[in-house]
Amino acid sequence: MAQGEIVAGCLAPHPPHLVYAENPEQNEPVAEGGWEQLRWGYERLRESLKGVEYDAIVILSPHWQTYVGTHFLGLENFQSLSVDPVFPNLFRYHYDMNVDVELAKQIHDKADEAGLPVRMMTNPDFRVDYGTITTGHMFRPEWDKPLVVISSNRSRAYYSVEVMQEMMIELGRVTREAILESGKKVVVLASNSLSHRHFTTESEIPEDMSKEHITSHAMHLWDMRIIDYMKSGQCQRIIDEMPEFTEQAIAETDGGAFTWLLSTLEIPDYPAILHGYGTIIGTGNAIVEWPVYQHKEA
Ligand code: 2X7
Ligand code: FE2
Repeated sequence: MAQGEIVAGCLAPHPPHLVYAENPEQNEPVAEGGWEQLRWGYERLRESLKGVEYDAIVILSPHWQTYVGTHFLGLENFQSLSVDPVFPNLFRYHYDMNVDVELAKQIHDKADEAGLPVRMMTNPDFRVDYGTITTGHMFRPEWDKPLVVISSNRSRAYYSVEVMQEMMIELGRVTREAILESGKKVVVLASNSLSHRHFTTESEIPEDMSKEHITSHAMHLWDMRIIDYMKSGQCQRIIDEMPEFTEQAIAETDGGAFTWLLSTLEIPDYPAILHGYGTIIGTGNAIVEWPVYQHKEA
């Protein structure tokens, strides 16, 4: 069997506003557009990966929060209605997603061997979180590739960013190992915003773009600093500054997805492609691709 590979890694944020603004048939609320800078960014990402072949998509979502260990979706198919608890007016999405259970189990088993607490989620009535669904939809609206969905262990909440990073670096390492051993070609996605301070009220028309901006200059400066590191291939600096970034920018990196992604990619030292940046209800969001397929180890 040929060795598997990670063909690309992406930062692929999940504010439900993006799905709302796209008006897909699966979502009940109807919008007059909005957040185009980010939606065009997702278009560019999809275009960039058009000619790249892969078998499965692996997503880590901060909104599937499991405080005891890391969990993996463990049934072939999940279908239900997903409603965003904070924005039920924007996101009521009827999903039908297929899971690559074999690959999920391979990553699970490797993580288990490495001493990480893990569990397969096999409850057929389990509701998949809106972070996974939004990233899944915006990355590949056809839903024609199986997913591996990994929960966020939230170790930042009961320890610290440093402990969270140690665990996510290990989870990233075993995720990579399992993918290489699986023989499959895979895209890995970290589903998270950068700075994450929200406005506390919503404008009368949620998609009124005259009301959309970053919550503060400090948040903007942090987002630009992290984007600069991604574009210039300095991902080790992101790991090093993650504690300050996560705390000062209230960043959604607290869920571990970004650290895990960088670890699956062996902390890239080559430039990432920035496909888009924009704010959503004041939070900072970047759509970024690490084109591993262009940087193959001989
Ligand atoms: O989950 C989110 C998010 N990360 C950012 C902005 C708005 C809503 O939901
Ligand atoms: Fe979020």
